Amino acid sequence: MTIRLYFLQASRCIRTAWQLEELGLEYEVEFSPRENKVAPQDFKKKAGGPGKFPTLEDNGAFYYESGNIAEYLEAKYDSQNKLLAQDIERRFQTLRWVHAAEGLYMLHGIPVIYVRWFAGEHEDAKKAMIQGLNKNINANLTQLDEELNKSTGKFLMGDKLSIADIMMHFSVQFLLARGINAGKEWPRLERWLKDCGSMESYKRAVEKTGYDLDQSG
Ligand SMILES: N[C@@H](CCC(=O)N[C@@H](CS)C(=O)NCC(=O)O)C(=O)O
Repeated sequence: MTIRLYFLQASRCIRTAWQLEELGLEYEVEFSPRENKVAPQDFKKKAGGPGKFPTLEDNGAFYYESGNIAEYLEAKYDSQNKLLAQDIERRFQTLRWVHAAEGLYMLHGIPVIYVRWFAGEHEDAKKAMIQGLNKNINANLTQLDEELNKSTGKFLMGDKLSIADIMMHFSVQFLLARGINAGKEWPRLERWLKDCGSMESYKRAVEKTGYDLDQSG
């Protein structure tokens, strides 16, 4: 049985690598740098399906969408409920962040990148769109900051790392690294980013994959 992670540089794939490390699973990495900011065609073909990353291959079957992959790995391999509680309330409080990582935080962040890339010389339109998007991003980051302040430990769900941190970490790291921060500073968020980043499992994931958010092509 082989687990293979198709890893596109500077991408959400770090979430999956980090989770695999946390769960102590053996896995192979098929790595590709970006070309002109996107995934090379031959790499997309290799990973089959929609050509989006992360792609996880396990026992010959392919899995897509980082949140779906996170839930798959929990269901199949986290028999100790290390990263996702069994208790129904806590489980769905944690899964909230798995969904929000893509469905809220990246949903509002990615359009800022597209405006920068594609809005050309239309400076007034660009400014108006980014101002509009910033309102949502400001609200999202404020909410996360508040949740972290309410937490009884240094992570989102208390004193133990969970799949909520693993999914949300990339979203927030991406927003701040790309300057999508609504012009504000977020000291609590930044402390949480540092706490996550200093975990041995995260460092192993970075070392094994060569992940570098600055290498976005
Ligand atoms: N919602 C998807 C997003 C997947 C996605 O868009 N991945 C980007 C990298 S972060 C990608 O594959 N881009 C390559 C391309 O479109 O060429 C997930 O969470 O996995």
